[in-house]
Amino acid sequence: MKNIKKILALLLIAVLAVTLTACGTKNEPAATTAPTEAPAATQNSETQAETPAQAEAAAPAAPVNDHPLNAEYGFQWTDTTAPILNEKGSQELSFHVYSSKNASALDYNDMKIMADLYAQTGVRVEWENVSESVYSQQKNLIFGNKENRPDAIYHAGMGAGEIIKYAKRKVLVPISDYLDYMPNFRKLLEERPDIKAQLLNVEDGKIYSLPRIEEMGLLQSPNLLFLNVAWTREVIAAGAVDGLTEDQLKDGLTLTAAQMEQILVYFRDHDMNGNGKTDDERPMNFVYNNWQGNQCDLYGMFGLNDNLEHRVVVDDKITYTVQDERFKDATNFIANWVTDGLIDKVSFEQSQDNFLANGKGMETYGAFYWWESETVVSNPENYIVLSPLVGPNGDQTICVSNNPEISAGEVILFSNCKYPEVLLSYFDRYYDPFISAQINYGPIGIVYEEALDDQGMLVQKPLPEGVTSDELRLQNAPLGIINLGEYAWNHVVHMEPRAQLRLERLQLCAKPFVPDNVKPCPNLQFTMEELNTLSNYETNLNDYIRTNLISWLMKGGVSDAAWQSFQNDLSGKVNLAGIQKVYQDAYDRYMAK
Ligand SMILES: [Ca+2]
Ligand SMILES: [Ca+2]
Repeated sequence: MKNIKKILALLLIAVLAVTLTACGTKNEPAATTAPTEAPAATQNSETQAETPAQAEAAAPAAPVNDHPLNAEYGFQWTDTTAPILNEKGSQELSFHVYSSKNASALDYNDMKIMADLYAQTGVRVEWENVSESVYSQQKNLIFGNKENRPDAIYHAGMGAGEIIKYAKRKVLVPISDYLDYMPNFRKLLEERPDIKAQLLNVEDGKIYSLPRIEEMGLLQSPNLLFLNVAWTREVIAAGAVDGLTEDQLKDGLTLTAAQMEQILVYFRDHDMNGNGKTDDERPMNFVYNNWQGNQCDLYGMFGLNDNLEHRVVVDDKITYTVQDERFKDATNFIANWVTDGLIDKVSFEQSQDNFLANGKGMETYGAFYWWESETVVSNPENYIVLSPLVGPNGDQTICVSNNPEISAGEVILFSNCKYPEVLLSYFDRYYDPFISAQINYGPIGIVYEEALDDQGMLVQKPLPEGVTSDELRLQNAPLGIINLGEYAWNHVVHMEPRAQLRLERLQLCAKPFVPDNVKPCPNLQFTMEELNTLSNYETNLNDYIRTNLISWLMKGGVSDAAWQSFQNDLSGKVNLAGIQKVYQDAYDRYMAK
């Protein structure tokens, strides 16, 4: 029976993999670079991690405790550097953990970091890997199959609503009942009440999932404006832009909307790339409503901190930018740039893959919004990064996105797990920053040297011939539950050079332009009733805004009458007030903790 299931699962993977390769996948903030999904590697359950190397080492005896598993299996959790189980426990106990994985990643059973963790802890985990799409298709089946659930799901991707639902049905282990067995996680919750508040179930005050925490300060500003500096020199030489000199063309340059307009007009009307055609330059580019490189920063010209949900916290109030008169003015201003051919219309239709492909080869981008310039254009040295544009009324601010740096539902345990305290002691090790770094970037011995540097930090090994650092990472790092924040970046692991460069750019061109009273909306926990309100109205609200906005931006703007009827709908049938109240109540609870 089990074999038949396995064969069926493999067939399903093969079929899905073919479909997936055809569609490609989206890039998400947390994932590094996963351009395409390929067939999942055939599972090789024969390959098992080696026997714990430390089992016979002369480690100090495990602390005595009266847990029933201590006498036979040496179960201990207080010394986080010693094995959790003894030799016998490592042989006789095992846990079945189901996990989706990135297509480029090795089977987790074959990953060095997993073998190392087995060696260090004595806790044997048998991983069942599937592709991300198979997981999303099988998720409900797994939760519904009472008789045959794994012990846990890694990369569980649980939403607040799913957790409430399954917690109520007693399907999930209340992890907060086991904090005594989790010294690292317990300490994290004590030190970071804000993280704890993002995890607590409103209905019973318990925690049912383990989070991923990767705090780099990069996600709040997913757009940056890059300008072709070689082309701009020509605009200056032609005397076509007011008040701008060549020596000002450096990273961090502030331009007014009027100056930008003059520059874009020149790009539009001239053969900037010298191929004999004046009409193949794309003056300004972005990818409409994409998680990065979207249109939201343009609204900063009118003093709005917009984002894809148009929802931002101002003075601790949940605020919708689309209810602000300035949103109308901004929309009309931006729509004029589209009508005049200064913003490339393709920006509203292209996928991010198209956008990236069009940036390569013959230079066509005059200015563009993106996470970084290096992945977009062939010659990034031709581009500088700009501070936000100053709008016609003197406003200068930037998008504040709601992309969270903490994902709440990354791992769950099923209540059929026989020894949740043992498995949770094991997962607790993932929150040790040295383990977190290896979970996120790859293990010591492959990605990092065995020896630390003078400061006690991990040292990158030279790359093997013909392999990029992204490839090495994706192959060897499972990603998932980690705790990497300020402490880790200062004491354990250096941020990757690309992340450091981006952070420097944000410190120059983004962070100074966010007012102190404006914040992103954190992960919030809702009651069942609130979730019902959101599921009844929120999709409709998003569709309603998106449909109107794209038509206004592409068709010359919004009339006063159309704006008024839009406002009437928002406060009427679309029930924005109801949705806003749900977020406000949840936010107030979050702030009170
Ligand atoms: Ca042109
Ligand atoms: Ca040209």
